[in-house]
Amino acid sequence: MSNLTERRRGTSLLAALAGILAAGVVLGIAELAGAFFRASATPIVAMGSTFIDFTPPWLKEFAIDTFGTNDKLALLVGMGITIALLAAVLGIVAFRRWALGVAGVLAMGAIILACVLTRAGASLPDAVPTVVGTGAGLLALRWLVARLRHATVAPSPAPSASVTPVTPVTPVTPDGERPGATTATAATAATAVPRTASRRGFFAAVGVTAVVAGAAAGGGRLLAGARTNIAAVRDGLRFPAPASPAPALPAGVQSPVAGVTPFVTPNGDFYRIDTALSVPQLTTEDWVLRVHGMVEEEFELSFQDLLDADLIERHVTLTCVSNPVGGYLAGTAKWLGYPLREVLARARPLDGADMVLSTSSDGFSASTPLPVLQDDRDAILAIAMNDEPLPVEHGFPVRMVVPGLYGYVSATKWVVDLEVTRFADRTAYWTDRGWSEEGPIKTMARVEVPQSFASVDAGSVMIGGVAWSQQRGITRVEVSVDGGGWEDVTLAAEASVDTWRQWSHELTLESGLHTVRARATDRVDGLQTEERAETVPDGASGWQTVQFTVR
Ligand SMILES: Nc1nc2c(c(=O)[nH]1)N[C@H]1C(S)=C(S)[C@@H](COP(=O)(O)O)O[C@H]1N2
Ligand SMILES: [Mo]
Repeated sequence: MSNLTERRRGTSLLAALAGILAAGVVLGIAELAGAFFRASATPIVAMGSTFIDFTPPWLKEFAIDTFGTNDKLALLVGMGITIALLAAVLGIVAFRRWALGVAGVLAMGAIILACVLTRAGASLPDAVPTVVGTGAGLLALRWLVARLRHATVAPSPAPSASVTPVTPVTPVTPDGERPGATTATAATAATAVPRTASRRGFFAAVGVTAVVAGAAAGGGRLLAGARTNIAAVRDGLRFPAPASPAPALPAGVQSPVAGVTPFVTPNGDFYRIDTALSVPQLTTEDWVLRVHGMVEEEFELSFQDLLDADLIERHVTLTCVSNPVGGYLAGTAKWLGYPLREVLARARPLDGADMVLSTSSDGFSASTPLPVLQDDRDAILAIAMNDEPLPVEHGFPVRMVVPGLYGYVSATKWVVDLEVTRFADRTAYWTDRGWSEEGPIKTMARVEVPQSFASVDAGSVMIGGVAWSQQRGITRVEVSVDGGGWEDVTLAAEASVDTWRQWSHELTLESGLHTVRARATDRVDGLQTEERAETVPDGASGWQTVQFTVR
């Protein structure tokens, strides 16, 4: 390889580095400016959220299967890599043809702006962080490119037109003018490229840019956190005693088998599924619920209205439609809230209405059959989870909890709008993306102990798990060992038809490989279906099999 190509390759790498740093400045400065705007006015959140909204169902399922609840981290890492690659290319382009580079940066800025301005509830001022960030990024790129040209300008004729800078090269400062200085050997001094001191100038600029970008991003985060201190609002909340407290959990709801999940899922362990890349930061003061649509009376509810109302408290098991057979996207909590039945009684739906479209402050929406919210099940606007204000990730300050329906058609977090309407007129977030309108939770038995591929001691082997059939209730769980006949297991006490029911069973097993299949029976529809179904469009079904080794 000739010296020249080697040099050009090295220079391209440095130009790529300049591009990446300039992108860092765009994002960092936008983050800083963004502290004074809503989260979705920052490029990362706006682009990530837009990407999530356009994610096809198969990719979403792949992400959840592969990364579980780390799917958002995976998205951010993927976005980071994509942005870095694009920025690297833009850096090289800008170095060779500045005008083209500028055009590229402006195009990127325009794309980000489109993302920002199409987020739910966006307004024109939300453009400020992106505009300011893009401007700063252009300045940074200009500076870095100028430093780099300075460092690589050859005294001999330019090797090719394509590397001839379009804008004039910044004049060489007297200080920088020390071709082949001290460290350069005679050979490199002869070609005079790159000149060490000028190169040092470029790297100094790189350092300064990196520090500026990092400090701006960090400062922006701190500032944004300080401006909306939801933690303080949450900590300050006190709830009235419920008019209807949760029935005490009967003794023996917990499976005696070690390793089975706790009957009540601690808030910190509760599965989290949502499209919110940045969790909405709503204070109780900001929160208003608008109730409107096909109703005789439209009205708004404040958080204080909820505190003043007769609240009920219930244990309910939530389940995600994306939960595969045997999966862990389910959890049980004690929820405190105001019955949606009461909200609708006040609104008085008009004839013909058959659905309530609930919308979150971040634009997510769910369509719930109207009768489900009016019947005697305990569908609520929840404000507390296991005796604590809702954790921010679980919908603070108010979310919906509807026993019997998968979360995507019912459990809207950060809910701010209820529109009484018709399925024929409106659609919701996931139904727009190929998921079913109807989302009743399917009956499911889950084996938790032993885990698949575990190895356990020979002799007496305790197995256990949970089963759920919200609204119908679990009456039986059976297991089949190594393809043999079905045996009944011991059911733990039932808290209510809306919670999962735990189970346990003792087997005597010899050394070797064993399989256990499990199936549940519910009080209304009978035996859980054996038919295998994928999660799309209305939830997975089939009997779970685990395979494990006995030593
Ligand atoms: N605002 C909002 N609410 C939402 C969602 C969402 O993406 N955004 N996801 C729903 C889905 S699919 C499920 S399964 C439940 C999960 O609730 P959790 O995160 O508290 O477990 O929230 C529901 N509510
Ligand atoms: Mo879900």
